[in-house]
Amino acid sequence: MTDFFAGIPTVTYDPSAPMDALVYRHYDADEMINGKRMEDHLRFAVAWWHSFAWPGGDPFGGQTFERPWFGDTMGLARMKTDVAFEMFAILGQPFFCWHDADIRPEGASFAESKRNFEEIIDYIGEKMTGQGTRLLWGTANLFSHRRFMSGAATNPDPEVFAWSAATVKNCLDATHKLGGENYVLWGGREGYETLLNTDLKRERAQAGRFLQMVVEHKHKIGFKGALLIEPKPQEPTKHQYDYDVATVYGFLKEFGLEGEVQMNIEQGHAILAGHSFEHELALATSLGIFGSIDMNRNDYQSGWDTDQFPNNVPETALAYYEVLRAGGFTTGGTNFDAKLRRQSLDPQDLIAAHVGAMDICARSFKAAAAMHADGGLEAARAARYAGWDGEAAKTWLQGSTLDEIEAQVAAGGIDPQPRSGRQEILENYVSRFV
Ligand code: XLS
Ligand code: NI
Ligand code: NI
Repeated sequence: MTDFFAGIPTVTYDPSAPMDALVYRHYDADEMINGKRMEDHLRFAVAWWHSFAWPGGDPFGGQTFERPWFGDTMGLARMKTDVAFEMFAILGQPFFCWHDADIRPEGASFAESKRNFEEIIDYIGEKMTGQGTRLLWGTANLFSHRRFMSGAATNPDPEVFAWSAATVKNCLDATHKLGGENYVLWGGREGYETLLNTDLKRERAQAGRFLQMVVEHKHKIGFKGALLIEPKPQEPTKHQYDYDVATVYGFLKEFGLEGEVQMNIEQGHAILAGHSFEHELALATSLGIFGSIDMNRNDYQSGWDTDQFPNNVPETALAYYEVLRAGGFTTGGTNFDAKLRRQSLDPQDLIAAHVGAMDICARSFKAAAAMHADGGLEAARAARYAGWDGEAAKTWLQGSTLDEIEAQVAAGGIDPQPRSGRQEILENYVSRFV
């Protein structure tokens, strides 16, 4: 037991609490929605990196947080683990996620890092058993250390490729050992800064073989969770190979992996790619590769991945609406890939950030579920495409040739009349729920 969160009680559901009380006003884990507990719908997770490893830097200044567990020893890594599980308990968080580098100190050699990692994984395993908190996903940090500056799987140096493959093997093994429900691959520096020094074709082929090996290893060890790729268009590299859902789908098809790998879609990454979050979710669902979400928000002015906690109900509700249309989460969940602002120094800020985010998500989810149950958007959509139920229209999609269609149109009787898309009416409808 540490004293980091001393004086902060367990957060309870109490909508009538005074204004600055740290309580849930919308998130009631046990509330039933469509026959399922809210906790089981939303499947919240804390991101270890932002909450416990990030020092509070920005491009103009370094560390602002002074956490008692900062430092590179195993004792401190254990303290960090203790604090993490204390926070999960205070919040009633069902899940968490990590990168290897968030939880263990880097060793002087691969072997030492591996020993540190395995020791902490066992320590985390004991904590999980004691508390019932589960692992949503594990992942490897193949982007922070300088050895990865020119990429991991896509590095021009084959030794970095090998180091990365070995690291992913250990992280996937550890995820499996802890009963993790997914394993995530975000291509941190899998991209390039300039074509002047880059063999793009070769780098993409390296990434393809790398991913095939990860899939092979998953089956070899019997990991039943999902493998998820997290698309992102830029930052850190100028051109990332896994730009967005559509790009990653093309990549999966090229390497024969579209039935093996799904998507972890992040709000801020969707915005950076010039999409909306719900566009990325709907596209992944339509391609049969929707998996999980990283919930956060970007500052719309900065054009950068600011990883703020969500606070916009109408936007978040439209995202959860797409999750519901996908049938809800199976192995996936809502990972808060979000960090405090660097002036938010206090332990209480960490709790308040998650409480607020969980409430925003709960409120949004309830709005989305009500809208889904009401069915207004689905009815409007069905009406808009109703023409496709006609016999002639069906044959136009199945077997007709241009010649045949031309003959039918030329014969007369086909005279398309524009119809309203009714966007404002549908926006007014959504406003009733959010
Ligand atoms: C960075 C990514 C990262 C992944 C995990 O922008 O969001 O945090 O979620 O490597
Ligand atoms: Ni991100
Ligand atoms: Ni993320």
